[in-house]
Amino acid sequence: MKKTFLFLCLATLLLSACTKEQLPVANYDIIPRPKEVRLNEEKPFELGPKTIVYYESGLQREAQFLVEYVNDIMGYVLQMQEYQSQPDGIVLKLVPEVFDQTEAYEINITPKQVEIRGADAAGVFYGIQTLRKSLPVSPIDSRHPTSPRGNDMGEPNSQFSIVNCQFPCVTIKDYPTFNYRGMHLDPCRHFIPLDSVKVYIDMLAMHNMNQFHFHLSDDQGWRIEIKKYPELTEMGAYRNGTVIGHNGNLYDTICHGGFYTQDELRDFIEYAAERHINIIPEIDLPGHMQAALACYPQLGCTGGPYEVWKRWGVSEEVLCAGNEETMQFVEDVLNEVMDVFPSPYIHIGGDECPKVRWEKCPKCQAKIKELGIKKDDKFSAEDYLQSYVMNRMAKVVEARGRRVIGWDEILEGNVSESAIIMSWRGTEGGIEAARKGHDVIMAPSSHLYFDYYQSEDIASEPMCIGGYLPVERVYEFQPLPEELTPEQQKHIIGLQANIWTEYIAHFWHVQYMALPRMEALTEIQWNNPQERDFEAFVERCRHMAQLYDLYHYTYADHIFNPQVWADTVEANLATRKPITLRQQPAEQYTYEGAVVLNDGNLGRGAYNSGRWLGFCGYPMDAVIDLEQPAEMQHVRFHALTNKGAWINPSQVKVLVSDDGENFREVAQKDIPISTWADSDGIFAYELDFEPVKAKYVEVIITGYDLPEDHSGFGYPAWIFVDEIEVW
Ligand code: TNX
Repeated sequence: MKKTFLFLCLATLLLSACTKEQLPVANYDIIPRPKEVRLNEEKPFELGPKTIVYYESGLQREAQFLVEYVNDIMGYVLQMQEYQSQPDGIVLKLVPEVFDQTEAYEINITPKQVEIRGADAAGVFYGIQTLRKSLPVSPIDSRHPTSPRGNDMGEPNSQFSIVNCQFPCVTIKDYPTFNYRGMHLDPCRHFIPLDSVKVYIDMLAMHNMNQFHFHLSDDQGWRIEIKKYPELTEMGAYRNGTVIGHNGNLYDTICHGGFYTQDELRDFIEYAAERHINIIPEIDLPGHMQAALACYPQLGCTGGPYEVWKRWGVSEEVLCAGNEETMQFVEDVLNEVMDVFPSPYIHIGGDECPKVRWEKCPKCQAKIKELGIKKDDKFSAEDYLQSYVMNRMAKVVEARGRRVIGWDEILEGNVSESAIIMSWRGTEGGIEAARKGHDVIMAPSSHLYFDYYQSEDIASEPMCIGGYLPVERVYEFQPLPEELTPEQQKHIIGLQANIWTEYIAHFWHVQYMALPRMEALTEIQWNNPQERDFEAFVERCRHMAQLYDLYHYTYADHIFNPQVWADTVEANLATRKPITLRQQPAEQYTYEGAVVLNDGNLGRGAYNSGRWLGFCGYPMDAVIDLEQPAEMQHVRFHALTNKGAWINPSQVKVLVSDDGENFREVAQKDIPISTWADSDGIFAYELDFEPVKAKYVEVIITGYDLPEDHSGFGYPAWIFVDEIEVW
């Protein structure tokens, strides 16, 4: 009997030792990487179903989030209680006095306690996010076949195996580098129901972001209820069809739209505020207003009629700046928007406002006269008229104690210094603005436009607007331009990425475009831009991917399966020979310069992948020095056709020379203009000619002027070439 008892005791001990060893362990290598993580050797803290969450008053909601997250990941609901002195368990505390900045936190883990101390509730919240992201996630299919918290009927998930988890003892000290950490979303081009936008807010919270820029009005749909102007949503929220593909001339006939009532928005604002996220509403003016004009045509210069736009791009139909009724309309709208949104920032747009209507509009011209506006060598009178509109609306916003944000176009004129500039056309606008004393949010399309492709293999991607912006490029972004002095750099209050939805009709696609680029974004928002290590970052992304699986977030996984394109051409007479261009490519499409054209690499789909050179308004004119006379009879090159992106080559000529000075033409070919019925793509062009011996070859490719049925009618098309072969 005694022996059996001893044996049993031993067996239990062994068994428990075994299970202890197998307990999953928390890992603090998370995204964004905490600023300081100091592990120590003590026995780990063990989290289990009996662990209690203690919170100081004011942190109850934070405690609830922690309980919810542990339940999502571990499958058990922890009890929570108000704080007692020195309890064992998880403790949430506010200690503003020990931190010198807001949103900061510290985590101290000892064998008996996990203590999260925050400078404020937001700091505690970010500490909780860190704890949450450190938890080990089991593979989704074995433990969470339906949803994290059980099946769709709300029954608990019977396949959850209850396990404890070890937290190695540690001190974590962390705080954000930038105060403004945001993401934008456009529910105008395609309507996105608030339930989905709430999931977007959850994603932002998981990535420690604190600003959500909500783009609520545009040409293709008005999305916020305005009580004084009911037609904005009765009519302006719907369009009777949408262009198919990249602005061709085919349309579907589906009515698309939707809007948010003010009550729904108030609930949504509350939802975001609980997650320490401020919502910045944007009313985009005076351009991007065609949906409003469709409802109230008297607010435009021509009086209409207008329709809620069915195409993408920049509409010439804008608000009439010379009409007091229009100004009153905008003021009323902004006032109602401010009644609903408590945000300290109100975005008033200001981007892409063509001035063609204003130039001809008697009211706008009279206004220019009345205000004594004069054009100068920098800006037109109409540019200054836009400044007048923006400044007038800024006053309406400031009268209620808020600040305006505008897109970088508002620098064109004399915008008041109090406006915050959102730099989207590169970082130049941001640099100029910081020098002039504006606060700046960096959101350059070169690094932070998540509506662009994230892989070069675009044939395998859901169709999107174009471009090429892999996660590596986001991760590389340096938000503090070197051109600025440290004093000026202080004006860069933060950064955000934008998701425009012309080609994004479903929320899963929004998620796919956001993740994992959002992880790179949070790293550069939260952390010191000087400390970058892409490989380590990718490893940390793997753990995040498990969390995304758990929450059923759709994400792109290219970073885990890097594709190496072996797309090279066979070595030919031109390969890697000295090459010069008579005129340089456009600055943004120059990359390594002329050598891109004979380095042996093909360009794949995206025109800004670095493997294409782009020219506009003049021919691509390349001279290749074959280094010795060689016999040739064939020239081949690839060019892009992408009508939506204004890319269309027209004619090619081949010339040869013995001395590099006197050239004679040996071949010429016209390329028929691509129509909307033809497909876009990469096309190979071949020119055969009588065999000829020469030392130099010159290839000249010209472009079309865009035809009448194109939105860029009359402008020169772009030419994009990746590689020239000579045989
Ligand atoms: C430019 S970014 C726009 C948007 C488009 C976007 C597409 C900005 C201020 N204006 O209207 O949706 O490009 O990438």
